[in-house]
Amino acid sequence: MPEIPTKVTINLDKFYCVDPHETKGSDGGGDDLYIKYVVNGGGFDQRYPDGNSSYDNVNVGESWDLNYPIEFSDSLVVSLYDVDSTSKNDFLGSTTYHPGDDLTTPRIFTTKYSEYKLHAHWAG
Ligand SMILES: [Ca+2]
Ligand SMILES: [Ca+2]
Repeated sequence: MPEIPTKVTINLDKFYCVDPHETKGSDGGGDDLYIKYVVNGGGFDQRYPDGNSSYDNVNVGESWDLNYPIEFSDSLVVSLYDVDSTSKNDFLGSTTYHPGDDLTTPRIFTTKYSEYKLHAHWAG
């Protein structure tokens, strides 16, 4: 018999900024963050915060405390972006979660210029 998928809820706690993608600029640097995520391999991205908003100006040693729960049953892909007003938004990395994953260590998101750590825990 096929396994009946069980729904799980992950709580995305925070992105800790080890190294921002933007280290200088008119606003003093720091990234303007949002995530896109795909639940169970579905064909479309969801965005948080939604619309065109972002969590602004995260710099070295600072965190985006998003505290955002997401329910899924098979897989969850989370991608991090930095908003840029004068060029294409920067992709800062992604990770994939599956039910039962060990979440004791944060997931690392890196590019050539940046590093973030995503802390999360299983809710419920
Ligand atoms: Ca940028
Ligand atoms: Ca930016």
